[in-house]
Amino acid sequence: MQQAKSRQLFEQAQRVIPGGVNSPVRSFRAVAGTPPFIARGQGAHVWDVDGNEYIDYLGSWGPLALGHAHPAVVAAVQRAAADGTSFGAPVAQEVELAELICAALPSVDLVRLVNSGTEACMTALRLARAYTERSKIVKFAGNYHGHADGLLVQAGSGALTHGVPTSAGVPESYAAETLIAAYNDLASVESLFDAWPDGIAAVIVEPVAGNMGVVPPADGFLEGLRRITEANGALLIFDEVITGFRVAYGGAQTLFGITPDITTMGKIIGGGLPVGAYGGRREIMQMVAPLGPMYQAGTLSGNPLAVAAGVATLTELQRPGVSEQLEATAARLTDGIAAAFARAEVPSTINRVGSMFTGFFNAGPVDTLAVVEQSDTAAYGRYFHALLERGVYIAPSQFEAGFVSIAHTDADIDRTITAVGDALAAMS
Ligand code: HOZ
Repeated sequence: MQQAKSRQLFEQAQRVIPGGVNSPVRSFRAVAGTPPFIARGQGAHVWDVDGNEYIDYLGSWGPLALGHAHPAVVAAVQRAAADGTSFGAPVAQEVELAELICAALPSVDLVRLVNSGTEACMTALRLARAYTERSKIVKFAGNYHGHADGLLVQAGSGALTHGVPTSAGVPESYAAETLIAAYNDLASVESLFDAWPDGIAAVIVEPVAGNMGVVPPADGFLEGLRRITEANGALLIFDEVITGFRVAYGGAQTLFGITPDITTMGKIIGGGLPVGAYGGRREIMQMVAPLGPMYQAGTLSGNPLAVAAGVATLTELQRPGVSEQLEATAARLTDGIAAAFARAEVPSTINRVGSMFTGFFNAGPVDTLAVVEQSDTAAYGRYFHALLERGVYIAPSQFEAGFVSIAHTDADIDRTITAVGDALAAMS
């Protein structure tokens, strides 16, 4: 595999950007080696600056349910750009995106658009605190909700991968407001409510964990969170930044039939451009300025290019048969990967919900962070590189999700499964 140009760029990058990357997991530190610099993408494929082609399951970490450079998205962005890139004043398309979101998510009466999932989650906490007039938040170890101070406590994703689950620079006084429970363990949540009666504003959860690798909610877990929060006057926040419009068009809340109080979104609703959103019940969202006393603002919020990409993406995803196609493609992929691991007799667990998946080097079942952390990350690193050399790009960390798009063809899936078998054989 040619890497000369990527190596050169990575060296250059490290002189001016911390670690050479603008987001830590891209650095490949968890798997070693040089990250390919991507030159372009089309459908389910990306090409790097050295001309190597990959079948892409990184999918920009989730937004690209339609694949790269989908014609409807490209046309929408081009049209919007030709009319001006930002106004700091209302535009028609942001109303359209908000209407699509409210129509899709039964729990969302009003929605505010922001620029990233981080911003959405950070603001959702402020909103929950404003509404309940309480200060503590419960989050789950290994869940990741972006990099706001109070949420970088025992966080997943890159924080877990790089061994800084609780970041330096988060004041102890902030961290003390964040209480940590164990994912899929309702008793751990109940004991926090016992310890801080009337003190907890909200429980925030990834309804399907994606940032410690994919871990589905155990039967009754989400129902239990709904019951406990309601009984204690706390809000339930679903972080659907990854799951929204992916595990089902109506998100995990539709798939599992749970109504959260606040939902945070990002990724797919921006179609690959920077968008986040938070929304919920009218009486809660009426706390948001200018209607109410909770302040939040943004120069680029509701940006015309980003919302145009989002509207185009959601419109395509609503076409008949698209959700079924995503589900079927992802199932074909993970069934094939599971069979390849079984043939190679490598202990593994392939978790999948809808079109998000993770292959764990772990006999499993992988249903808690404690089990996730027992995975063989060194084997994952070897597997990652063996796949990359065979033209398949998965997440450069055991503790992340892979994503299937509607652009992945049966031929892509079959090539991937062959590559997985070959990679496992080469590793043994
Ligand atoms: N925090 C993202 C993964 N869960 C990574 C974002 C990126 O590097 O693009």
